[in-house]
Amino acid sequence: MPLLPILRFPDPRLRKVAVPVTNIDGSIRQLAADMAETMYEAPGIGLAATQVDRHIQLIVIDISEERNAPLTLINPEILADEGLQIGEEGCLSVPGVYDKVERAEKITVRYLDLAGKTQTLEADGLLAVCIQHEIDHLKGFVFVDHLSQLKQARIKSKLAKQARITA
Ligand code: K1U
Ligand code: ZN
Repeated sequence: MPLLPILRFPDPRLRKVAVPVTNIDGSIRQLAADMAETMYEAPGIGLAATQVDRHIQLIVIDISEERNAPLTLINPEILADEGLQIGEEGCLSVPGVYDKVERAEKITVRYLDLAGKTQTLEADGLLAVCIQHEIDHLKGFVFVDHLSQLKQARIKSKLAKQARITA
């Protein structure tokens, strides 16, 4: 299975809004499998289709220690949220940058699984953070959008420098 290239901030394609998946067929299952492999290899705990330049509502997540419990969420929708938590986030599209972001502590999310079945999941802690981070990607947001303008400018300059070094 091929590893997929991950778009890097501030690539404008990270700003595209993903459309709902209308038919869960073999190509969607293959994309989910390729995204999971890409996430594990990166390594990361989540990946949104937006980050691999596919603008459909599909995310994969695995927060397990053993890295053997992948979760695929298609057309995810947050139905309810409760409380607040502030935690350190990173992003595979913003390598080497970590900062604190405020998120809901608990969420209820409805989504389709790979069999096309509607599922409802109550999540808290890191899983809730990760789902909110990935749904942000599907809407064209990146976690740095939650940071100050000054921090965003510093991050852009750091990534531009990194890109010049690796070019
Ligand atoms: O969406 C992404 O870019 C993936 C991102 C998800 C995420 C991390 C932290 C908080 C919220 C969302 C990552 O996986 S960054 C890498 C990372 O956090 C990690 C990597 C290996 C092991 C454990 C964590
Ligand atoms: Zn991210």
